[in-house]
Amino acid sequence: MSGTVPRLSPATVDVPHRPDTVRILHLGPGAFHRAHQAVFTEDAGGDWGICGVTQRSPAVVDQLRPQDCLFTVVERSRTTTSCRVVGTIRDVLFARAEPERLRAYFTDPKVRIVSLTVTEKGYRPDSGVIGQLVAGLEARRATSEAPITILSCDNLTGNGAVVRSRVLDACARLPHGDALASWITDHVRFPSTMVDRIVPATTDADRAEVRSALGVLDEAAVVGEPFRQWVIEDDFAAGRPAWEAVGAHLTDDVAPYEAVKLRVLNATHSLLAYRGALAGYDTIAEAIADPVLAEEAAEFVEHDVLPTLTVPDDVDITAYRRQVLERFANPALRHRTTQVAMDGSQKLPLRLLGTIRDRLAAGAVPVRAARAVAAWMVYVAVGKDRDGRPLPLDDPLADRLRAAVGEAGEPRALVDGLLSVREVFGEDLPDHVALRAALMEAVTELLTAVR
Ligand code: CS2
Repeated sequence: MSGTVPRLSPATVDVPHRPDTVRILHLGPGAFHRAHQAVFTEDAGGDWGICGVTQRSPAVVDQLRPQDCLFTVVERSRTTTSCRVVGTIRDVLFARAEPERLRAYFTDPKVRIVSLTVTEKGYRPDSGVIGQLVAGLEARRATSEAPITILSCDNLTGNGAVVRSRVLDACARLPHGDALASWITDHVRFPSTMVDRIVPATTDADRAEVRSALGVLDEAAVVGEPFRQWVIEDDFAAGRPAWEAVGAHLTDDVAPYEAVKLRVLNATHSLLAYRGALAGYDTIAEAIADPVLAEEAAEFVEHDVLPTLTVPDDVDITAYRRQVLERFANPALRHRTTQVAMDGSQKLPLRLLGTIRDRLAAGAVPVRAARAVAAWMVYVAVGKDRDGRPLPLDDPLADRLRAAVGEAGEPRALVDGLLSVREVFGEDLPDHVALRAALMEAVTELLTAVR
């Protein structure tokens, strides 16, 4: 059937106004970027074209290039679906295969922002991303020397400060890194941001829907919920699109917004992902439709998370919590529990362990947060749901986690084995007696349910 349907291109759809000039280089032009920053940037107008740089797989290039980088954003509420073609991406390249083109963009003074959606693991010091930024900044310093902004759009606490320190650490390992580091300090800004929109991986059914709605084949279509939010630290070295005119919140302190989002939304997402996957639910919406899990999620936020938050004045936390649970319950999204369960070793410290540390420091034992961590432990150790269907362990530390679990069939060995992974639990948590007891109790119960 696809043979008879034309590919999405400027010739087959009404094209939105398109910027002429690439001014934003974006590392990681996956589904989230396309449904979030690309949409805000298009709405903001102006001549801010994006070039997407894919790190790991050339698939994104194959999806976008034949379509002149156009793609559809399918927006799904519970009751309505709408499609919109977005035109802000003007170029795309595969870093490994096209290093010269990548370098040319980094050195081009017209490029003012390098933004990133590379997921939590993309910030590991050994990731290609940090090396790519350092090489790009070095090339810029050697040529135009024009100031530039590095804009992290991943779910990390203090994402701007994190990427800055990783970049400067990498400079320190270079032979003449001092000079580069001091140039970076003077010419490069690293604002923090909080990004939010639920964007599940696109499926064949989604592409088929676009085909019947628009009459074209779109290999780069993405699907998102109606909600989107962007809080940005207003600290740019060389200008930015007028994002504040189209709903982004520009501020001088992102931290409290980021904490609310990570500890309420992302943490609850992870809780539902592990608990839901073990219970045999395919999607987050199915998981939260289970009254037991819905109650666990609500109580976790109420008792463990809220006492740790400093809520910004303009956030109504009661409405926010309710809205997060409603967003999760949107059955039209089909966000898979196993997708959210990915990379737990990287996500848990940011989403759950900060809450746990804060509560322990206040003298309380956060049993509900511990139960969420226990669900991750059982997910890692058992690798199947209660109906025996396999659950993938997709994690950069997968081998280490499997080794830590070993043959452990007993809750004690399992909890001790995983707690000993210092990269996840640090030096402090493994020795905490009350936390360990809470984990033991929850793991014991969850293991019984799944075996
Ligand atoms: C999710 C996030 O996959 C995950 O871990 O929790 O991608 C979540 O959907 C977004 O942060 C929502 O903004």
